[in-house]
Amino acid sequence: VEVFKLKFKLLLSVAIAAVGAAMATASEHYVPGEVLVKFKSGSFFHQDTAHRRIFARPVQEFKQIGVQRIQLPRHMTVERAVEYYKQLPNVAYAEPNYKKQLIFRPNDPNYNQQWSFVNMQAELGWAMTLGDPDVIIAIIDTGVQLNHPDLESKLVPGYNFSENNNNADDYHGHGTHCAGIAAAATNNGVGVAGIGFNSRIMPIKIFPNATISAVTGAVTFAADNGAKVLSMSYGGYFYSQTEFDALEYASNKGCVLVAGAGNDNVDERFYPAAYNHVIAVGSTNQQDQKSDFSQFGNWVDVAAPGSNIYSTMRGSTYSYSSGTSMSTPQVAGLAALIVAQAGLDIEPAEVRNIIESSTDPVGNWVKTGRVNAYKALLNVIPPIGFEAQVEDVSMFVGSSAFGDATVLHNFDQQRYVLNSTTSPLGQVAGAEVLMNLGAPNGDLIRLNLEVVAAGPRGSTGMIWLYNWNNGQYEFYRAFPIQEEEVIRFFPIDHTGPYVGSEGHIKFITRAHKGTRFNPHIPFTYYINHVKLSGAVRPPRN
Ligand SMILES: [Ca+2]
Ligand SMILES: [Ca+2]
Repeated sequence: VEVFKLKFKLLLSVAIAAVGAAMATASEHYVPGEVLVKFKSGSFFHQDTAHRRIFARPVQEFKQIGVQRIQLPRHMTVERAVEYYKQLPNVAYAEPNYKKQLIFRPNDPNYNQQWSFVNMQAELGWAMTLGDPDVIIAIIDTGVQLNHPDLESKLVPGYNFSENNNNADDYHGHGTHCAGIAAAATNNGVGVAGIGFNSRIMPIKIFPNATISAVTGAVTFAADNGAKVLSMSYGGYFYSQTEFDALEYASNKGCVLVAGAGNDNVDERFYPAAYNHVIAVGSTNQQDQKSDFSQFGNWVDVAAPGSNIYSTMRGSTYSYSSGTSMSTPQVAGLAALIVAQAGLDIEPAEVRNIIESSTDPVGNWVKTGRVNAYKALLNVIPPIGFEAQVEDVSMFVGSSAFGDATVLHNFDQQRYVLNSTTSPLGQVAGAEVLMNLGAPNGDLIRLNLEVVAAGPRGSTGMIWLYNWNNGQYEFYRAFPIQEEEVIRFFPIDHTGPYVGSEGHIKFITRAHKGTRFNPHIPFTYYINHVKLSGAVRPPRN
């Protein structure tokens, strides 16, 4: 998933808020990339045309009730597709393919030995998200048993920084136990469940030779190879500037950092937990009391279950273990669920804030309290969707043009009509279009331009985006023009230079027919509809 960012400090427009409300709540609840459509009885030809216009295709049909399941093109949202099909005269209804879900109790046979899920209200949390395989938790530890039946399917390639090779297999058992707590294969009918559910694991071995240089290699490797959460169930009493710098590097790359506070039952800072960009995790028992062994003090940020925790063990088995080592991957798994719910671009500080502000009180030995998955996920603010319409349109190249901005607001019978002119390249016609995001306050995380146009067979369409930094148009995408009007999607990467300080986006859409055709025969380029949509992550207050 590409991530685009830009700070906006403009006012929230009414239209944006309305669209946002619908988009913000739904995406977890239906299958992305498909919709269900019922056509009124009529010719198959019209159904086929309806699909072709947006490059969609039916993949299943329920003939008894006349409903088709439609696969959408890559950049079309479900909301947009529902809106598109609904406005067609021969469509009776269109709706998302909603998912049914139970309040989730996984079927792992040893699940009822895992008391931590009760205390953390994991089942209510999983009803909101089961996590995302794209969210990867690095378990920096003794390695992970790579062929453990309850872990094997969850692993991405890791590394061994203890012996400096590719074999991150576990020699000890500690890392295998931590990996299972964070994200054992869950609801697979085998062994235990992991709080991070569908999240995946990157096994990184640093023991037995866990020096600062090994740790630095591990942390930078995890950050560079797509881990979003780093789970560090190890530590020491010495502050290292190298270790601090490595963790700061990972944090700046977007990694959430979680570490155990130590098992010596003292108020003494333990590193890496005590570095300021790391979430320091103390341990609680089943009665929500401080575990006897747990470190304490106001530098311990949160607590999580760590006494008698049942999880995967080396030798393809399972066992109980205790320690802040066990508390750490609980928080790492929860962080991964939060990332799944919020989107991979969420800032580590934001994830931390959500975790720390949603705990249950367990006494003043810890700065906040024991983590609660349900309350944390309730705290996640999903991105808010928005749409923008054309503000202005004018002829950029051509012989004549008819229409104004309003004709581009809807996919309907009204079109902006451009007649081509002769150029050294052949015949060309192009319009300059100005759009205003009227953007809300927050970080822009997605932007998608949508153009519905038609022109002569054999002509090439082009999109040129205006770069507000250097004041020049830059070629963005070419696309084949068709005689039939179709919806084209242009996801805009690196939005920074293409969004002006007032929230404006300017682009040229043009059609061009080369000299291999008769260069003196003009054509007409029809633009029916132009829209910009995207999502913004609102700031928290
Ligand atoms: Ca399992
Ligand atoms: Ca129109």
